[in-house]
Amino acid sequence: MQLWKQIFIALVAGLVIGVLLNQTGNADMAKSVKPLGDLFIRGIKMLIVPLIFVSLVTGVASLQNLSTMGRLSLKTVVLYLGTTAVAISIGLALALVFEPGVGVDLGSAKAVAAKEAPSLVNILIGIVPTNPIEAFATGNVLQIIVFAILFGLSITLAGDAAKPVRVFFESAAEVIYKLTSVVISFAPYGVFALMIWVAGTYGMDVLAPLAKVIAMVYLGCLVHAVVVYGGMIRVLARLNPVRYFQGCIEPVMVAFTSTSSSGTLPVTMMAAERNLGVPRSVSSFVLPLGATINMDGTALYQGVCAVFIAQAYGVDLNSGQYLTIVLTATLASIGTAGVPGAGLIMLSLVLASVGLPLEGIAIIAGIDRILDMARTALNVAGDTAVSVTVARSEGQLDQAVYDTAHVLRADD
Ligand code: DAS
Repeated sequence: MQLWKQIFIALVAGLVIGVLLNQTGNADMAKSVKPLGDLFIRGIKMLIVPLIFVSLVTGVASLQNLSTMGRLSLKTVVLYLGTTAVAISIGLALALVFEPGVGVDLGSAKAVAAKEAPSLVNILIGIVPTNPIEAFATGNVLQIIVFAILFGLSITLAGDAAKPVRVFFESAAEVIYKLTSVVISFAPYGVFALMIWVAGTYGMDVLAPLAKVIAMVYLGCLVHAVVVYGGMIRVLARLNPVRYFQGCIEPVMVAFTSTSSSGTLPVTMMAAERNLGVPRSVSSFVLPLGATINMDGTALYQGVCAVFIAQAYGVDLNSGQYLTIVLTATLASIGTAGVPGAGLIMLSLVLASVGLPLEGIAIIAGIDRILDMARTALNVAGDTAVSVTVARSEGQLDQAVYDTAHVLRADD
């Protein structure tokens, strides 16, 4: 049975059993299974540092010969990071306006939000590590991200001398992705235990608002796709956005059902070239890089979930922490692997960056597949929009193909 079905069944079973235990006054029995869930959360936390580092180093190092790729990569990276920052802001705004976590009292864990957050200058200075090993040891995610980006760029600048290092990190990334999928394969057990604990401890009044979280993520993804990508195609590429949406429907649907940007990449590249007229010289660079470092849907989801968890635990975040969430989620989305459930792992680092309790992940984990479908679809839509815009700006877009919005057929 597919993993997402196992997780969904674990969610429902854990929910029912937990509610029954809660209703029959056996909340203590529900709490007794929490260690199994904690084990799953520790497995997620174990991956944060190595997953960020190797996926970022390989993603950035894939920028070949910077002198010839300079203009292309600058446009691509600016568009990727810019749309991701907008996505996280949309996620935060929706959660602040519709308050999905208000009234959901998980009050047991109080985060350290009360203390004064560092100033913007200190945040920016502080993300440059004085000792990368210390950053790894202490799990300082922003410092790890900065070091990984600089390290990856230096691999490219070092050229052939760094070939062994490049090969090492490419295979290390495969190993970590495999380990990630191994950890995620235990999700059904972890979610089952955590949902029994959550539902048994808190009862139905905690879980009803989950529908609100799902609605927030889906609404955010739709708004971002129509406004940001539609606007990018219309204003920056000066093209008909309807053709863009028609041309990327296949990769979006494959991403929605597979929840894997990397797994969808062949379809994304084929659609970009045959439906939208993006030449291979652009698609072969922009799309693989996008599948590695561009995750607008993931960043938006992290904005919604971070505020949901803060509200559910009664934590008042201050402006410095919102900025930290934007910075962390934007940079962490670069480090999110294009595999199912990777965003959930990165959510723990966003929560950790502002001192929010990781236990909140237990609630999100149970519905994560539903959220992953929407965010992965948006991730892929974003990659495609940027490839069209960059190709157009380089004067390399095949307008005739774009205008026909040739939609892939089975015989393509
Ligand atoms: N499923 C990931 C992807 O493939 C996104 C995520 O988990 O956030 O893009």
